Amino acid sequence: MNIDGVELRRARLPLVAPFQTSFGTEYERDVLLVRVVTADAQGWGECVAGAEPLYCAEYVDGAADVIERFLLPALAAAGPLNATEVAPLLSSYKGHPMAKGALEMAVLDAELRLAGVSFGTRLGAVRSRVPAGVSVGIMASVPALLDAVDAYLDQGYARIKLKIQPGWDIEPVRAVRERFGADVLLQVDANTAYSLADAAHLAELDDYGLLLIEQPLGEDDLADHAALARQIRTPVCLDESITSAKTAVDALDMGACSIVNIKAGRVGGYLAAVAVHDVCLARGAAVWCGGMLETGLGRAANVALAGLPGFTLPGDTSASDRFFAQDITAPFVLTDGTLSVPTGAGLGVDVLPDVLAEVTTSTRWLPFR
Ligand code: OSB
Ligand code: MG
Repeated sequence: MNIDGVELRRARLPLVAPFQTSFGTEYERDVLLVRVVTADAQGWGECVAGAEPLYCAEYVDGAADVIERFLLPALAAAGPLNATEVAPLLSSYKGHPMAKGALEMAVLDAELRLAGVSFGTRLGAVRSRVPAGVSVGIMASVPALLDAVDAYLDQGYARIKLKIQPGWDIEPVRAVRERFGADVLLQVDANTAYSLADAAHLAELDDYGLLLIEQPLGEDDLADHAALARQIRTPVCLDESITSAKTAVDALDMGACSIVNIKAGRVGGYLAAVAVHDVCLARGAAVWCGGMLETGLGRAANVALAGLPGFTLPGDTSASDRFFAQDITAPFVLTDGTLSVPTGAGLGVDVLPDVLAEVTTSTRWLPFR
């Protein structure tokens, strides 16, 4: 593919409600979109970096900077290229998986739209619908949490994930179990808020039949996660720690986790995400698709990824209205607790030009030649 240039676009989408995690509270999604333009096609990428480096080291202004300063010049210098060449071309630059992943996603989308092939088909999806889980933030009170969970269950969500932190862990889990019963698929996500010294406390979660506890300890604490996993019965799942197929293999082999949350942005793109899926499937470890408050563009790609055979647990693939009253694509909606995998070429969704124009805060055109 001959790329004419790339548009970097920033957009600001208000959230339907503040989203609180152990690392902070988000009120809006300040998102970086990448549009790759060729003579015959365009492709969209979404960068999942947050506004601040709180979930991981990347942040949206930094991603835009590294793309403009280093990553795009490397792609422009390479001449005609396809999506599989993007990661190798960028690999000499350390880190920045979310920035790299957004570029690869845009190139892949353009390429697939030209070829008339969907993301799902290209990545290897074997399902036409995927079960939708929902990530529920830390709330001001247990009654407020119960109301929120009640509404999500009413909407048909197949699984509930509670964000936890010290001071908001056992009690909300106990309350949700007591109110909604043992059959609700329930899991928790600590976003690195604990240390191994909290093992006995976290073992109190063992009574509540959780599917998993996600990333209780620090990103680099693989050995501590392995030690924790030996002290609790709740299966340990890693998110932040899994930065590549290699770290997934190491984490599984050393017993740091038995389940992996796969987020394409965290591992450098959807093609790397498939590689993480493949090594986990080969080791018999369940995976599920994480989320990063994606717009309809990233959500389309996530749902396609979640259609792969190893995604045996419901993901954070919620409907668009979980976060946004107005998405920049036609919204993803729940049907019987599932979302359908788009079948159209590329992402299979298109941006709504008027909506996108309304939420756009800046655009920058970077020509390749
Ligand atoms: O840890 O899974 C996480 C959102 C932002 C950053 C990190 C995480 C999350 C979520 C939300 O839990 C998942 C979603 O998009 O539904
Ligand atoms: Mg997580």
